[in-house]
Amino acid sequence: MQELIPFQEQFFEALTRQDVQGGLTVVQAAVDAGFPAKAVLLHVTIPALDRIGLMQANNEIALSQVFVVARIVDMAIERLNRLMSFRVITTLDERPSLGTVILGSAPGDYHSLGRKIVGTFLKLGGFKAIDLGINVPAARFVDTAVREEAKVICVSALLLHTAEEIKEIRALLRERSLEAQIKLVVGGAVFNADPELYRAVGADATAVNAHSAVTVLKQLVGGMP
Ligand code: B12
Repeated sequence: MQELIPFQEQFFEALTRQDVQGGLTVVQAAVDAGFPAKAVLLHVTIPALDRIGLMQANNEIALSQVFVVARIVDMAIERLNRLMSFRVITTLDERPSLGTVILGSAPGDYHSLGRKIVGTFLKLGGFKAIDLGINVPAARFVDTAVREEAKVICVSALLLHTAEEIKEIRALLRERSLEAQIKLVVGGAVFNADPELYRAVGADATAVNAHSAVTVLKQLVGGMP
């Protein structure tokens, strides 16, 4: 969306200045200008954060600064999620629930922004999404899925060693004979970098972003009882 590029630029500049208020003001200005919260999320906040990610990879920004950047982006996402969730609440009666999904970051993984976005998109897509947060032990994923009668466990991982931990969730599903009822879907930067990694960790599917996560889950649960 070309019209949002100036906002993306200003948001990126606020991130590099570590300017919390400035960042939130830019996001609010884009919403006030009439752009939908979803468009602001996809075309302002995420691309600006991706640029910070590139700077991190090139050692152009310190980890302590990335922490502050993530805090600003988190606050912006919370604000945009609230605006989008309002739509979920107002349209809920018209849309039957497609089932429950348990969502969380892999054991040892403290990255949370992408997971939160996936959760919001799943709710908008008609799923009941229960978000367990960061650093979720394998057994907690499975126990919660059983208790909530969830059809899918969604795990977010941005690091290779935390992605490896997902194998434990697959092992528990197998051990408890739950593989037919509960599907395992994974995502995050590390899976986008290696499209075959999801199979290696024992997942049923992956998706490159929050939008395609909804499509993948709908396909996956479509044939399930
Ligand atoms: C912000 C950030 C942090 C913040 C996180 C704060 C927070 N609240 O989340 C902090 C500062 C804490 C951090 C810490 C670390 N980080 Co960091 N971080 C990032 C950064 C810059 C952005 C991540 C992000 O939020 N992206 C934006 C979101 C929207 O994208 P996303 O998570 O990929 O999610 C999208 C898709 O992947 C998908 N998706 C995500 N989850 C799921 C789940 C499912 C089921 C599905 C279907 C889809 C899906 O949909 C999302 C929305 O479209 C990335 C760089 C990057 N470009 O990824 C590095 C990055 C991920 N971090 C990295 C590293 C190395 C670390 C540290 C190890 C640093 C260190 N030296 O200590 C620690 C590890 C901490 C831990 N144990 O988790 C590396 C990982 C390299 C690798 N693959 O091994 C990266 C890639 C930076 C780099 N280039 O070096 N980090």
